[in-house]
Amino acid sequence: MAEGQGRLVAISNRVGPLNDEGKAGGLAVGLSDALKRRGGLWFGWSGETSEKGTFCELKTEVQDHVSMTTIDMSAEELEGFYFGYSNRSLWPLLHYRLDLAEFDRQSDRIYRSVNQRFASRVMPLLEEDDLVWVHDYHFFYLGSELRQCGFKGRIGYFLHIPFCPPEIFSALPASHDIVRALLAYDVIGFQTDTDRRNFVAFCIRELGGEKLSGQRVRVGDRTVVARAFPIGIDAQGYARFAVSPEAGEHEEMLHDLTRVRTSNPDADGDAWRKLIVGVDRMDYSKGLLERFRGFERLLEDYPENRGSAQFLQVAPLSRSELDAYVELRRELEEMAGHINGRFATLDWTPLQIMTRGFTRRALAGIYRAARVCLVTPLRDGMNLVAKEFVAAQDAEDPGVLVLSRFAGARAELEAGCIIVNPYNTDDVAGALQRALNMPLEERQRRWEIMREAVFSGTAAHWCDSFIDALARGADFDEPEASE
Ligand code: GDG
Repeated sequence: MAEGQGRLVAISNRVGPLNDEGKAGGLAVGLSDALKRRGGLWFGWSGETSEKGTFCELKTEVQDHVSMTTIDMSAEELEGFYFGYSNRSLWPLLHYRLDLAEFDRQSDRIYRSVNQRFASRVMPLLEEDDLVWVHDYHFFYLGSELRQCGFKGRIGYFLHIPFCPPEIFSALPASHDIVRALLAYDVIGFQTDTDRRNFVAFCIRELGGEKLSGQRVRVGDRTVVARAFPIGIDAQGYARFAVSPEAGEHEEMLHDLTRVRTSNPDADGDAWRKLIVGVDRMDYSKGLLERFRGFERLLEDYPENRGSAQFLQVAPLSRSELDAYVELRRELEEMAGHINGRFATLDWTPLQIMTRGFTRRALAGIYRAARVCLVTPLRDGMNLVAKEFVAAQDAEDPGVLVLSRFAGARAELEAGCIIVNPYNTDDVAGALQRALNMPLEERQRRWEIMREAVFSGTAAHWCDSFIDALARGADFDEPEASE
């Protein structure tokens, strides 16, 4: 722990895992690296439902200097808080998908009560000089509830997903309540400056607030710091994963899979197909359908890739309890079938989609085997896959990153990757064609630029800069990023 700073208490919906083989989910990846280094308390949902729900006994497990304390939810709380308000209302809305957002007052009520319960259950565990750091869209009200419980220390908040423009956010019936509740935090962190500006614009236009110097905003008698803190990965750790035996096995397997055997004795020997990979939770924000269309257009417009390019999409299932996700899976499988049916030959299947998850080491091997990584979200807070792909490459023969202009990671990686508009099928196909044919020297030059960004903006850096800002609170004064 840094000198003079209190204990770190992180609060998020899911707690852990702290180990390397964690399940998919960007928040766990970023936060566990940070907590392991500092030690502290991590409080959240156990992942289990029980009759008593948030009134259950606390469960505590200590691992790697981190005490992980969890509570259950009742089935009703889980439905209203997690599936209902968090993922049927807030997730689509904040990802600019007003068309998919559903609002109902029952889930709004349960969401608020779960926030209140989490605050009252964590309150007895807090010490006066703790730095409390609340995470993500599940807990907009938690800070203000902690204040109601009497907590006087510093509380920070970080939103891992985008903050949409006020024209969209104001459609949420509770939009004013939520932003007013956010003002109870001392520091509010966003992934990008675009998100921060959207939040500040809401404060000004809807709540009559004003922008102050030093990235602060004032609404009534509350002044908070609102700033971008782009999340990163443990780049060195990830680069080590990529050379682990498990990664090596996966890289080798893919190498074999992409080998084109020649039976002609006069030919120069075997050749290899170029591998394109995508790795995403199966979520409509990730632009998977648009990506598949882009790949299909590549095969249509640049037929030389038929038989010589191969696309592997890893898409572990996520939130399968929600209709929008079930529908997405159906559409994706249908489209994959359509593309394969249209272009496959006896010895080549153009597109493979896998809904099983891999270990992080195995994933690193998959990234390393890829010539191109296709990351095309329609909207994404940051996107850690883009950064992991960069960290996993080797300098001798690095792959190319094709990245959506709507991913938060664009701000740091755009000088080295190829930026695309995921809604523009021709643009995606053209970028793929360019990436697949990029000369080694250009690949190396671009990768160096991205490598520098990924190795300097790490998870540790993200955590330290947030905590530093939180420790300084309203004294925090920093010049505005250029607009
Ligand atoms: C949210 C925001 C923001 C994927 N498949 C497997 C697997 N993954 C891992 C990836 C990566 C993580 O999941 C996904 O992180 P992302 O950042 O790409 O996306 P979200 O899950 O939507 O995360 C996002 C993030 O929070 C952090 O703030 O960047 O914008 O939406 O680490 O590698 N991991 C394993 N097996 C898989 O099959 N082990």
